[in-house]
Amino acid sequence: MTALQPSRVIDAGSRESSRYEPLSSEHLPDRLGHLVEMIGLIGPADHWRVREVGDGNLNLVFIVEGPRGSVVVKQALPYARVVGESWPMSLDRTYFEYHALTKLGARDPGRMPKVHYFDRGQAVMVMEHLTPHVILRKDLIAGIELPLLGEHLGLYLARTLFRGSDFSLETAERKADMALFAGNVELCGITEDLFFTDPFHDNARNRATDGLDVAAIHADRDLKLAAMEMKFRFCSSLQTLLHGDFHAGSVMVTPSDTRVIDAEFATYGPMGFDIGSLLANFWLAFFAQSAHRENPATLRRYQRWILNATADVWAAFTREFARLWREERTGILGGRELFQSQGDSVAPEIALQARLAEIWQDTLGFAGLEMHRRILGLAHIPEFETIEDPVLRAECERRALAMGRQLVVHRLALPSLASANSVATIIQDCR
Ligand code: SR1
Ligand code: MG
Repeated sequence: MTALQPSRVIDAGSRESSRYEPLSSEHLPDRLGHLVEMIGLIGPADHWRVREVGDGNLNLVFIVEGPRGSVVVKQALPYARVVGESWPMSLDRTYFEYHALTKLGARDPGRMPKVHYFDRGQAVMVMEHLTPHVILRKDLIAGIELPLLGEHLGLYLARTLFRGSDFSLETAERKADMALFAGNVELCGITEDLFFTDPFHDNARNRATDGLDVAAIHADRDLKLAAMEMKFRFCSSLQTLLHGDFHAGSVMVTPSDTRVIDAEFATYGPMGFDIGSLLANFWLAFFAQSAHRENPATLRRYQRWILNATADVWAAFTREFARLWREERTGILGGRELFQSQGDSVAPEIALQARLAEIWQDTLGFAGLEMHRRILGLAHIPEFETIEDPVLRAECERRALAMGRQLVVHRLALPSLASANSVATIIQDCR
């Protein structure tokens, strides 16, 4: 694995660190104009142009352009931006994001933005400006086909999930990794609540489009049992280092490149969590399409492209995971002394199929829950939020919820990606 260029790290409490203060576009050149990393990359501060572009739920994000180039400056706020100061939040999420970007970036080189500088006390990272990339959600709303997207994301998932697991890592590194990210309690706690619990009961953070039968969902015992089963798997199956928030807002794209951003929710958990979160966002976009495209042929074509992209993700994931299993299974769970060393090359293949089957079941369960929480919980998605007509929005969301329920409750009855995609097309055509 290629080593990344090391970034300069300023630890909280060190002599170089000063008292935390949020940045503003106006004052950013005064505050960061002394950084050799920024001057070297983009030129002197008196020529910087600064725009705040953060549209996520948590942080400030600035694009800083200078005479020689541009960088992104990301800073955590001491509260959740989406809610405001009434939801205080630790600044240390930047510390976990910095380490996640570094580790995940080394496991699939070239897929994460480079981090040039990190100041823990200020919760600031200076990062590569990905340009002309756009957030994947924007292209999914605009109906843009991205031919390499599924392959890139499938490879990323296989490499990061496999290489962060006991199949790849030795005991000392694995335990140190898990101990580091076990500290990310605040963001992990948000996921535990927002993903698995909030959408399935009355909670002040929730909101939903009028016309959706939320009470029926809150009364759905089978769905709630399945949600708790998946929560159990999320909390107790500490298989690998996850991105932890791997949706279409955490992916930036051009027609030829795919990059992964925003890893502050990183935690150890089950492999299917990242895969399911991602596939769910394709399926959510699939059900939003009928509000974004009027021409029936264009609509059908783009929906087909979305389903093909999910198939590309899963095919690339399984192919690459199998390659890594055969070539890089040298960690705690290598098991070579029990099989290959005794001339048994069949047993590891049986074990591989068992692992992939388990990952698939988890993927479906987590995907179905992501589809619920993006419609019923706090954090909604632009694919639906940009549908102005609430009746049309509710119709699209109702279909997505119907698919989500099938995936969570009936995950054991859906053996393949093709069968999951059939659920999407049947629901789209029937209602
Ligand atoms: C308070 S954070 C809400 C959501 O935004 C992030 O992007 C995560 O998805 C989180 O669940
Ligand atoms: Mg994010």
